Amino acid sequence: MNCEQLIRQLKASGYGVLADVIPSGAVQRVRDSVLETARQHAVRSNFAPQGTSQIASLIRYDQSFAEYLVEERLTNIVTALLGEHYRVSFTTALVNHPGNDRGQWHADWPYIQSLGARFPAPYPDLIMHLTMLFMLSDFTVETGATIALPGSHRRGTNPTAEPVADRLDPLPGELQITGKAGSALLLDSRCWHAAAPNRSAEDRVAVAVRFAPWWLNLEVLRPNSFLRKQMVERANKPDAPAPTIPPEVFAQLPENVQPLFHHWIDAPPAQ
Ligand SMILES: O=C(O)CCC(=O)C(=O)O
Repeated sequence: MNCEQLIRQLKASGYGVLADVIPSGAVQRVRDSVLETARQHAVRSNFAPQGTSQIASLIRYDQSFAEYLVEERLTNIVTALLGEHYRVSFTTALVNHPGNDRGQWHADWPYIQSLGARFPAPYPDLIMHLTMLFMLSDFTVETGATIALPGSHRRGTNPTAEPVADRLDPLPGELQITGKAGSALLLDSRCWHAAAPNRSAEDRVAVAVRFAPWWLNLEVLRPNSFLRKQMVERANKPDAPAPTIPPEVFAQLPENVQPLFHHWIDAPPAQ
């Protein structure tokens, strides 16, 4: 699929797969690095299904995937969808171990209706945030390729507005988004999706990177920001961990990757 076809599919269906973003000769190295980082830093997230491990703010610990964030076709697609000067909002490692549970249906931040910081439904029919998964394992039905509901990105709301118990059942029209290791799965973050059970004998490994246009306010994700205190902490609403990055780690990123992360350099706490 070329870039134009992928953009058309993403606009119509809410998702698309770009093959070979990480060259086949490099996938194993990145996968090994992410698995090693997961062994040291993975935590259980309240949002994640049983049998999975996540590392929030992965870029703090592991930069092995960074250079592929500026792959030419990926850059062209994200620029076409979000405009120039887009930024990374989150980096998260996802390790789905053999036998993991199916996940809850959801859309991603900022559309998660149970969080303090959210775009309240009904939200407009506009692409405002992208979710990208670097596949570091083959995504097949057996390994637990991400489940998605095509077209759901245009509904203006999503299952996170409903009780958790109602978010686990299969939905008519759902499918699994398959692809070879090294591919990038792109989702309009409004698209309803869920983790699938991994029925293989190996971990299914991915790195989720989310992209925001320059104009989307990410300050609420920053530890100690006024907005975070106001919207998340005082409201006592759970939220994703904040993704800041130490200056010495930032300095090691490739020069053409740094603009994607400049806003996340650790800052002194606000007074
Ligand atoms: O692991 C998967 O396939 C899905 C991950 C997911 O739902 C997410 O990161 O929002």
